[in-house]
Formats: sequence, C-alpha cells, structure tokens
Amino acid sequence: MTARILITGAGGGVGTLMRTRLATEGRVLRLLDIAELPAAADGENVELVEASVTDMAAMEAAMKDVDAVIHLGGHSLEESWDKILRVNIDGTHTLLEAARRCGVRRVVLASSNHAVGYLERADGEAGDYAFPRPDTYYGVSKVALEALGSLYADRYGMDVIAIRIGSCFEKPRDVRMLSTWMSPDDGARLFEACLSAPSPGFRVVWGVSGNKRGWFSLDEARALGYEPQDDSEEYAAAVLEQHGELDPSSPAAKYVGGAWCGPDFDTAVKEAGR
Ligand code: 15L
Repeated sequence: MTARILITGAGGGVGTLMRTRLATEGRVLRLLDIAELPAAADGENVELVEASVTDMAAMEAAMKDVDAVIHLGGHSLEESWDKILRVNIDGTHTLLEAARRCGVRRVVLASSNHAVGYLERADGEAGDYAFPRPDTYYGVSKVALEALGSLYADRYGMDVIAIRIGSCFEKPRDVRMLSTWMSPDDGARLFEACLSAPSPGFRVVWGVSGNKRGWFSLDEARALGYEPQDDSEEYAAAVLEQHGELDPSSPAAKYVGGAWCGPDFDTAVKEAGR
C-alpha cells in the first residue's frame, strides 16, 4: 500500500477520474495542478497544491514524504512547440529530477498513444515497446517523457513506468475509441498495478481496456498485475449508430493516432503559415 501519492495534473481529465478511484483507506493523495482544484470533500484524504510542473522549487517541496508519483501534468492536446517544450518536456524533466533529488523512487508517467501515432493499424497488434512514431509535437513530448523515464530508471535505479494511454473517458466517444478506450475503472486498476509491482525498473505499457476491437498488446501491463475488466464493445452499437463506420482510407482509420495524423494537427504549417 502506497501511503502518500503525488498526482500532478490532478485537475485534468484523467486526474479528475482518478481522484476518487485511487482514494483508499490510509492513503493520502497529494493533488497538484496549476489551476485551482476542487476543495476536499467530506472525509477525503487529500492535500491540494497549486503549482506548475516547471517550477523546480515547488516540485521539490511537493515531493516531501511522498512514496510515489503519478505524473499526468502538462498539455493534454496538441499545442505550439514553445508550450510543448516548456510544459511537457521541460516539466517532465523537472518532475523526474525533483523526484530523484528528494529520494522518491517510483514514478508513473502518462505517455500516450500519440507517441506512436503514425504506427499503422495494418501492421498488426501494437507491441508494448513499439518504436516511437509521434504524430504531433504533443506526441514528441511523450517520446521525450519515455526517454527521460528510461534515463532516470537506468542511471538512478528508479522504478519508472510509462503508460501509453489510449483514450481515458467515461465512455468511448467515437468509433476509433472502441479500439483505444481505457475505462476509468481499468485506468485505476492499471495505476494501482504500476504503484505496487515489485521492482519493475523501466517499463512501457499500453493503457487500454480489454477491448474486443483493440489492437494493443496488454502483455507488459499484465506482467505488472493489471487485469482489465471492461470492454468498449458494450457501447459499440450506440457509437456506430451515432458516427457510422470509419472511412477506411482516412487517417482516423489507418493510424493508431487517428485524426491526429491528419492535416488538422499539422502545427508546423499552422505556426509558419505555409
Ligand atoms: C491523448 O493523449 C489526449 O490527451 C486525449 O485527450 C485523447 O485525445 C487521447 O489521446 C486519444 O487519442 O483519444
């Protein structure tokens, strides 16, 4: 049982879904976000910290008496290169370096399917260590996050697990998510496995439910003790009725990253205007 867990980006989508799910008897959740967090509910064992993951002094202070960190902080969507570099890449370095300095030995990092977004579905099941093929600057930041995690594990003997999260929402929101969905309850199961697996060293695991339409390996996640209990299939009929089948020639159907591989996510051209 991990007694005090620091969760960065605790006010974001995944952080909010995990706040209640990771609360257990005897555990303190130290919730950190750059934005104001909802106050503690009655009986909720939380500590609220308002800080940026790019602020080393604040991050070192936030590490005090912490047993493990779940790093969800940073931009969760595509942004300009400047923002991605500062918040996602430099912020992840700051987080890991603060953990090292303060003797926090276990860090779970939120990576993303967009680290390998250009992987083609036709290539077959996406392996746990599929080589990086980022689809956006955001995807590049998740590759950097994995590389930083690997460095801190190998050089300093820390346990660092990067979860390539598919799509973590209450329900799958479109046809692609029938393959990429991680239910919030399975997400909590996976985070718990990452927190408690004995001496994992550095790992990369997929963060998805046991979806019938999935195309991701669950081998490494299972090796840590994760056993998914949800499957997007229960939503398939409703999602397909609402959205229709994907056009097989569209990026959304062809690549792991879906529409993020298409022109709407071409930040370089948007920024340069050409
Ligand atoms: C992500 O990494 C994003 O943070 C999230 O908002 C979703 O868009 C998800 O990927 C996805 O690919 O569905």
